[in-house]
Amino acid sequence: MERYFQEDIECASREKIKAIQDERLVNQVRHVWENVPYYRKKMEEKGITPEDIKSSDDLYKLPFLSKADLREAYPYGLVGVPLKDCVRIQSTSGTTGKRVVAFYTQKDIDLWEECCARAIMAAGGTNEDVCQVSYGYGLFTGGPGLNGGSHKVGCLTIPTSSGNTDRQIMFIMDLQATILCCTPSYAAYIGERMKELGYGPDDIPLKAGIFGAEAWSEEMRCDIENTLGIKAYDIYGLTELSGPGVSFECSAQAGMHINEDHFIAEIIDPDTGEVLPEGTQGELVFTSVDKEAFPLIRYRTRDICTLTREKCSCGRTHVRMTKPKGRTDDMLIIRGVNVFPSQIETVLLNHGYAANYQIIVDRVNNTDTLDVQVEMTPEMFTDNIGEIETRQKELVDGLKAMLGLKAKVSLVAPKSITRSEGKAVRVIDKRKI
Ligand code: DLL
Repeated sequence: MERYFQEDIECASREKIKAIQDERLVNQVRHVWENVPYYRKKMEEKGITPEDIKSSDDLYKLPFLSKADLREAYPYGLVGVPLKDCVRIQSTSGTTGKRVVAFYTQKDIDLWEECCARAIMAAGGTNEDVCQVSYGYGLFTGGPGLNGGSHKVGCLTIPTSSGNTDRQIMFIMDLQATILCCTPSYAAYIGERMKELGYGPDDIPLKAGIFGAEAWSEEMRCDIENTLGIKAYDIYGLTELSGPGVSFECSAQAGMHINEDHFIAEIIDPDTGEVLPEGTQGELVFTSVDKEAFPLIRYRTRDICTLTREKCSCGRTHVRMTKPKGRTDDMLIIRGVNVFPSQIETVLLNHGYAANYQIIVDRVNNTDTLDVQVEMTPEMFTDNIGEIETRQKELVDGLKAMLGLKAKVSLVAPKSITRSEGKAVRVIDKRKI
């Protein structure tokens, strides 16, 4: 039996959804015009006023927002309400420069948590479930979002956060957790550790997992489902728009339903900005329609996917997006952490190396690996193993401090990394996604 958190809206007719979007978009644009000078200026530059936006059909007239805008307006430039009305911030996992900081009023948090509650119920959750939230808590949106959603459904919530894997397994078994929320790579690791401890799927009560924040393949889904003896559901979201729950999978596991009463999705050609027809692959763009603190109009996610409004067997009517195929930019997501090659470069150069390096990302036993190969400069070149190991460790520590992530570092001889005549290929991503 399909379960819904808010059936009237999740299964509303397309006409009703459009009517809601039309009305809310008009108000959202006015809100932004009146309260976010940064975006108002963009509208003025395009010669657009709120009067030009009469329904969602006029969305295409509005200027885009990008991550560069968020950086430029950092930290308060896109906030749409007085700070006294904001109750929380969340932030992306990037650790340098101007990270994305999103703001929330209490109403924003309530709506976000409702989106997560929809995802939990779509995965079969009810108030009889015990939901273990093993996403990170803190600035990352994964833990707080699913925690709030779990409360709204009425599940007994176990806020373990990520890490301490043996304890995760102990809680799953002792407290009889039925739903697990974490990144897919962590779910795979929990499964692997369980096996090592001699437990199989029949030893744990889990029935469903809600996994997202990073790309994962159908093969990985299959592995996780078998190892943990569960049904594994995908969930998508981004800090800028609230966090997890922008879209989520239902029992059909055939794309993620976008919460269209809160977000209007478009697919554009990333090069021209032209809106593409349904079913065409392109960059996903979102417009929030009822956010107070951090309203975003036509925000370019840089995630590549397609949309479909074909009927779904679950009864939900909201548009579905495919799993993001990749990103238009060079940001890598490693074990759920956002990593920019430029951050790695900064560490290397700060330690006296030249920009002759290669980043090799792979997935071994369902866990992402990050291998940084960097050339010693001729001045530092040595074959003294002890010295090389000391230097490698310095870089491992430097990368850990910059990225919050353990990388493997291999120092290689000068001139051993192929030079490029055009754009350098610095990243080799061997993950099959
Ligand atoms: O990852 C929010 C989240 C938390 C989603 C927990 C799901 C579960 P950010 O750290 O801002 O927010 O990263 C957002 O992660 O633009 C995608 O590129 C990627 N991403 C998120 N979910 C998925 C997914 C959270 N299910 C960026 N599949 C997004 C593939 C995903 N990529």
